[in-house]
Amino acid sequence: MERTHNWTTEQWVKADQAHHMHPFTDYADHAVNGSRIITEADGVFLTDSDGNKILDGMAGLWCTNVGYGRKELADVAHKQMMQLPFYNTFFNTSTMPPIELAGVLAEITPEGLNHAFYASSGSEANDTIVRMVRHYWNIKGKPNKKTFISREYAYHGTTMAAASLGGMSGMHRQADLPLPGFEHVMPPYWYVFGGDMSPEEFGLAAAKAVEDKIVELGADNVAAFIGEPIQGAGAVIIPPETYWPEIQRICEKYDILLIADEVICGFGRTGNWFGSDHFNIKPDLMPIAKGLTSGYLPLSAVMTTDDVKETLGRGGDFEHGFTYSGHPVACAVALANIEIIKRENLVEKVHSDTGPYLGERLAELEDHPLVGEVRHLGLIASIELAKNKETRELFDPSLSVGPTCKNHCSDNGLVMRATRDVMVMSPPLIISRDEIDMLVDRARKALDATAVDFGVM
Ligand code: PXG
Repeated sequence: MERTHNWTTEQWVKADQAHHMHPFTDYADHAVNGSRIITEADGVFLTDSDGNKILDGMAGLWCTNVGYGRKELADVAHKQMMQLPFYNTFFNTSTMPPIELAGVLAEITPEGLNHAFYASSGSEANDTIVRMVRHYWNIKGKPNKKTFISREYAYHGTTMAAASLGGMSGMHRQADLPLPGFEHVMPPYWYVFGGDMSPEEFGLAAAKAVEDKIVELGADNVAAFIGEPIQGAGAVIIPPETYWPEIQRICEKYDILLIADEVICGFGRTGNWFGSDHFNIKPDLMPIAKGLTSGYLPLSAVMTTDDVKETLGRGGDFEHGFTYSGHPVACAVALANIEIIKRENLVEKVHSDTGPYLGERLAELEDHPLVGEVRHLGLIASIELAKNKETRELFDPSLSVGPTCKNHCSDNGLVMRATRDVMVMSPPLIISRDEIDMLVDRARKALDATAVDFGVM
């Protein structure tokens, strides 16, 4: 591709350091160590500016579900840009792609979710939900129902309301969050919080933490509970099977809206269209993003029930929206992306072929001296590194065992994230069995090198 600059890697890195502020980056470190520059990608492989080929075990940032290099998506974007690159959806105007897409989303999302409100990111979708839910309870004549209950280690985005919904203490500290009206309870994270309980017992205990919080606050003050079906950025926390049915029961008992954040779990990641399908969750509101366009363009949506839509309809203008709500090019790409997922049976493939195969291959790592637990569903997985496999004691975070392993992954041509000392992965849904072998073999090499570094091998 033609570029203005024909620079060396060193020159790109310098220019990046000079003017580009990155998200979630330590600027002092970046000024010294710079960034790896990714130049192109195809299938499940990235290429960097030095020509290294890297297996992308993270699907970009949990999003390139149909993989890289899909000409079909570029062609659709080109065609839509030539026909109508932009028009807004405010004030009773519309364009065709968001209309078509809303119909498709109503079909593929869980039963009862029939309406789509568009935004461009998961954070915006969650901010939209906060606005919708507060307005909803005002219209219902219950203006005290305002507080959101979420979980520690939850990730719902980085805008002020989305970060308040999130349960990341580091993010809260930097911006004096959470805002008033956001409460957090224990996540269904058996490995760390389960103690002597079986996972099933602990699932019920973690759900009871939600009920206890509702009782403490008073159900008349609680608006909604939000949870990712599987907590992604929190390090792929897969709840015990007892958890979600109990959460569903509690939300119904106390008349609390249930929000399933499907930004990561949606569009086939778990081997079902949505994580809610796997856990049989019946949400009132559902943010989606990432896999909606496989990351080819920014797009998100909030899916809602008839009840939410009809209630908002009694409140006059819903005074909320973004210039790019229902962007025609992004919506056209989303339609083509969903078409690819259907045509190539990617959800079914993850469910009964590549998902179980990844699980089998990862299970082989469980006897590794560094590995405490492997968590896995479909093509989302994590490897919890532990100091003591028997007692589930974790490493001292200051040792940076996870980040060390992540660097060894990079050296071995694999992108795998480290969250605390948990290695997380979510490869593109098109990954083949051979590529899964390559992923797991490279992960094992990185684990071995890390074990040597820390003297446990
Ligand atoms: N909800 C969930 C469940 C997410 O995972 C968002 C909302 C926010 O989406 P936007 O599009 O505003 O980023 C996310 C985003 C990580 C990582 O380090 C995870 C996300 C984003 C960036 C990094 O795991 N998830």
